[in-house]
Amino acid sequence: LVMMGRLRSAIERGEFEFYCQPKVDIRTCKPCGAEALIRWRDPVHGLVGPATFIPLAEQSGLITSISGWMIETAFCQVHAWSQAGFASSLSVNLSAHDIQDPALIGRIRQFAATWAVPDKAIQFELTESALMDDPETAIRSMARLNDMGFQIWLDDFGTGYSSLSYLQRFPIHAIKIDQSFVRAMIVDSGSNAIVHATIDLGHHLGLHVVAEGVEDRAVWTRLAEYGCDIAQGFFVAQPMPVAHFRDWNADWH
Ligand code: G
Ligand code: G
Ligand code: MN
Ligand code: NA
Repeated sequence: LVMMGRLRSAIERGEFEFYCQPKVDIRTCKPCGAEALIRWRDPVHGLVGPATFIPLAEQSGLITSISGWMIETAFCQVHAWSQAGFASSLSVNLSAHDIQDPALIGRIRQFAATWAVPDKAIQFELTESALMDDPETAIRSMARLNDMGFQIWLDDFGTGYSSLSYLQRFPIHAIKIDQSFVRAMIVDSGSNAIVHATIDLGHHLGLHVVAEGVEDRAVWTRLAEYGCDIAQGFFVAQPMPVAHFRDWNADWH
């Protein structure tokens, strides 16, 4: 309850920070956008990660303002980059609460009208579990986002309870293999099999496949062998303040 009050005032005082983590195309080794990740600069506890406060924000409904801020900041950032001749995409995480919110689409439409962005420059990431609360409503919202030119990427794939048939039914563009499988794939044959099979499954369904939690070269090389499309993880880069992302892109070999 104390936490809830502090979270509420964090929104009013603008204590959230917009971090992002780069993604790289495994075939070309070229940067291909970044995932937006929220941080809370708590005056007492310093930098707090989302795992601590996002669940609380979801329970209390504060997630609507937090996600709204993340989405608008992403549009504003991509718009500014594009004006400056830097083309890059950002993906924003949406929660279960967000995708069930009837007002979501209207708000996104408004941000898009205020901050014009290139086609496909904004993506949304949704976990399987966020979609399974009410799959039918989620599918309708996802389809409307697609119609507006925003792709949906399925996050933390393999950890939820969705049926494989939903992979066909969800209007998604890509799947992100959960980092628990990717991090373990060199030492654990079961994780390796899941990663390999998921890459093939995704490709057979016409989806792009992203591996999260790529921490070393051995994993990168194995993913390349399996034809995985995109890598994200500490081997590529740690999450960074969004203001550093352009320089990171320029410095990336
Ligand atoms: O950045 P970090 O590894 O601490 O993120 C932990 C979790 O919080 C991840 O599952 C990530 O997807 C989620 N997360 C990060 N930023 C956001 C956000 O802006 N909104 C939502 N809903 N989840 C986020
Ligand atoms: O659930 P989600 O995929 O959104 O989680 C993203 C979070 O995972 C980020 O907050 C980031 O801090 C963390 N992360 C990103 N890359 C790596 C990695 O290579 N290894 C580990 N252990 N964590 C990572
Ligand atoms: Mn994510
Ligand atoms: Na993720």
